[in-house]
Amino acid sequence: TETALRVESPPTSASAYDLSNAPTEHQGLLAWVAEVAELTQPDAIHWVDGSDAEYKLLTDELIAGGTLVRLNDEKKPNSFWARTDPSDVARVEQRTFICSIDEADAGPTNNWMAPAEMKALMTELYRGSMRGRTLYVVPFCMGPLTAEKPMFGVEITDSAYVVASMRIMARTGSEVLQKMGTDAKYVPCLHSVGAPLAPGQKDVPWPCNDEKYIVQFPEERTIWSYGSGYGGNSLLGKKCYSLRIASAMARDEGWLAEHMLILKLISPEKKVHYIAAAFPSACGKTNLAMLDPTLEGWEVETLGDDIAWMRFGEDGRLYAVNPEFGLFGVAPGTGWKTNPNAMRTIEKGNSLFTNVALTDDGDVWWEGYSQTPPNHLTDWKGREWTPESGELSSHPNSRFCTPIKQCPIIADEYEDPNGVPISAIIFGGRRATTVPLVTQSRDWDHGVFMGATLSSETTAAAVGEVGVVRRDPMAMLPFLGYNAGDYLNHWLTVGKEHAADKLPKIFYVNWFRKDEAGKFVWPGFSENGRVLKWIIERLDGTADAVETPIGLVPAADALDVTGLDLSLEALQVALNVDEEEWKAELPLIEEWFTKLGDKVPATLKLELDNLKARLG
Ligand code: GTP
Ligand code: SPV
Ligand code: MN
Repeated sequence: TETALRVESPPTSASAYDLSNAPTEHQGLLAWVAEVAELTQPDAIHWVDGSDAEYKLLTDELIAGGTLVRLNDEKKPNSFWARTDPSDVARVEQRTFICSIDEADAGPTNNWMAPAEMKALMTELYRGSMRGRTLYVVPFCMGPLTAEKPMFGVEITDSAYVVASMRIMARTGSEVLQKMGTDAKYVPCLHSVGAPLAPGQKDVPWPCNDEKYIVQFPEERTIWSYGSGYGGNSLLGKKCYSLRIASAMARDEGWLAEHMLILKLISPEKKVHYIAAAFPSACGKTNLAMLDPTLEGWEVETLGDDIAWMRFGEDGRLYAVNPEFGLFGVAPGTGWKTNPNAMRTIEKGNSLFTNVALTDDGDVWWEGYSQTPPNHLTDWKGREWTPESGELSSHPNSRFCTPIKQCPIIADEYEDPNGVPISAIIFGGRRATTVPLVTQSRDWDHGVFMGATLSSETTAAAVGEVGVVRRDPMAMLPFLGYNAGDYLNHWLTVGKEHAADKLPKIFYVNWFRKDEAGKFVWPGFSENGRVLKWIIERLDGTADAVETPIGLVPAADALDVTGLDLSLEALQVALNVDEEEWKAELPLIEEWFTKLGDKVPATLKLELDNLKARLG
């Protein structure tokens, strides 16, 4: 419609932004938008309505500016190829801050600065930072709008790419703004790429700033982000709100905001179980969430691939909701063999692809998309690429951004604001050694210990060295909105306050163990359904396990390997608990607890002592 865009005239004086045509009477929101406009000095203000017409206008603009290329409609309808500045390709953990009032509340794992100091510093960065650009106001809601208390946010951004991505990743636009009424609470999320334009200055395809700040003010439930246009740095409903801010809310209100996929598993007898799983970034959540099991009769349906908000129901069970509306999935490695359901999802179009390669016929390609690469591509840096180039065509953290409802196996319960009752929680990481394919915890506290000591090799999802083993509690290290020790204590408290028989059972998996030749010993992907089967059978009491010092592992023959093309030797390597390897792990866990400081719960120290004792 014609009224889709509400563009105001550029200001003639410092307070010249006219919001009288704004599509809301929410005075708090109007005041905030006015204040930000005066600070950042945009040329125009645009209230995002989320319509198709608006999306067309935005993407046309992005195409004209060189940020997007429209893909071939026959290959990927209504879809676009984006390339970032080569310096702006992943989350920036070193530049991410939890600005709690008290430094101790940010804890030993987060960067911290006093809120007033950070605000003073960033206010100067924001001053005039939107000159020559449009300020977009994106009303959004994390989780269903039909929730008893919808979780609103409003992102102000000067990036049309962010607006287009937010439309896929969250429920956005007029409907949300309507529902906010005149006084709904919301999380204000301020974002600027930090690249103002002088009059007449030509824009670059991917504006950003070398100086980056990704900042959460947990007490104020406020987010300020500056300098980056990419992923978790700029789509502020995702990591910043749904994990960092929401984890602080969850601590205060007795629930859990976690970096977890949610899946529905249906057995051949049509028994349903819901499972949540936390793996660090680029360690397999999207793939497990959309699993296409090889095992006869087993089916998976998807509820979420990255974030779970979990609250206890009146029946004492833990219910999970996916706050997101889209998938922001790692592209490399995604193919018809590994993740056919993701391929079916993106085939339907309506997607943004960032930092992948472009084929000559206007489709996308990345390593793992198909077995044989095309003879010619345009790579993620915009250069000619051939299989002889000897370089990756796509950045290792390149992503597809696509509506979750397009997933062919989306579960009906996805839109249920009450969520689904979780039977099992799985933790996991990427470890070439030591950690077996699957372990069951003895009880809740032991499971929390497993999560607290989760370890994984770093990946390209964050800027920095790749392949370094680090501790990543519940896969939340980069996403904790408060003190990690308090967080672990919160998990223990949740266990204490609820009936043990209603709590999910906790497991730990590792798909990434390698043999001496450096090859993954476990085939992974669709075959991971075999591990899910064992987990469900453990809940039902029908599968055998053996005690080891680290927990319960499948007894010989307990893991269903029917039809699996894997040598017994490889299977044994995958399942092996090597006590020497685990003894070598102990000082690393101790070092980690030392780093966490005096807030490490005594219960977890006791778990460590018990592990030591069992290892002899
Ligand atoms: P984020 O979106 O960053 O949070 O990542 P994620 O946890 O959703 O990881 P994702 O499922 O996208 O997988 C990351 C990478 O690991 C991809 O390249 C996958 O192909 C690969 N991967 C996923 N599952 C498996 C598995 O079972 N075995 C092996 N070897 N690789 C896997
Ligand atoms: C992750 O890094 O865990 C992601 C991608 O899911 S981002 O949204 O960029 O954080
Ligand atoms: Mn993630």
